[in-house]
Amino acid sequence: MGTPIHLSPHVGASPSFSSAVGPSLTALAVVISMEGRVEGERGDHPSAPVSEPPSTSESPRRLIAKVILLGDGAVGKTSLISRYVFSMFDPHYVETLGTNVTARQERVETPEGTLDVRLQIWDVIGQERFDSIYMAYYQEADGALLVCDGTRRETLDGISGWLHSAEVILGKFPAVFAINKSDLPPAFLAKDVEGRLREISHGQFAGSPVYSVSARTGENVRTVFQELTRAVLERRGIRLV
Ligand code: G3D
Ligand code: MG
Repeated sequence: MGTPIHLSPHVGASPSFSSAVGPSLTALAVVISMEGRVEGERGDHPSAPVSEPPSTSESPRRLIAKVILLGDGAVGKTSLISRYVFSMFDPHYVETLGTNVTARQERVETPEGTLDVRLQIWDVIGQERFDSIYMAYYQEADGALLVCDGTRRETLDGISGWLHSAEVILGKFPAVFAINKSDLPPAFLAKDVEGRLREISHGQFAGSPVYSVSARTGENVRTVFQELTRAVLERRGIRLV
């Protein structure tokens, strides 16, 4: 199990529908991405308004990280995004937004000062079966949240396939594992996932954090995205204090 990181509690998407949609989907006019490149004027989605001013020397530094959710159909990927970004349990709400990219910001403290990390969260919206979409989906991802359904053991078996296909495009990448639906009786436990991870990809993912989560209750949902943020930053050589 990983250790939760401590991030500023006041930062992130607002819990209500109206205020969450505004800031969480608002594009940054100029932001420095994880690669250090300057992003264009448009943000997470073509329809997102451009309203935030660029960083000044006084304001926190900003990074964008693209994260993807991987896992079999109906494990709860869209529900986890809905809970994390919009603080609601409703995958159909996210689907009806008509976007597969949403965003939420996490503020972290580094030895060099405060950093606002904008997590661009990519979802496949019910297209898990179509291999052709995955090339674009995986490309330039900074990290992945692997999701299985704790009530269905076959979704644990699916993990190795998801990891292998992502590895083909991304090589080594930071990953966090979420066993979703912890509000229901489990068919397997975190130690089963940890055992499986030791067998996959020469153990490359063996030390990755594994959490039981629930999109329904919200248990550990923000934690897994914060862990992913930390892992992505560490991969880029950015330490958190
Ligand atoms: P997917 O995006 O991985 O395909 P979804 O999965 O987010 O669409 O969720 C699939 C179904 O699982 C949905 O049920 C959703 O409500 C349910 N679900 C997601 N997360 C949880 C959870 O944490 N607990 C419980 N009990 N159910 C969850 P429907 O009936 O809408 O298809
Ligand atoms: Mg979905």
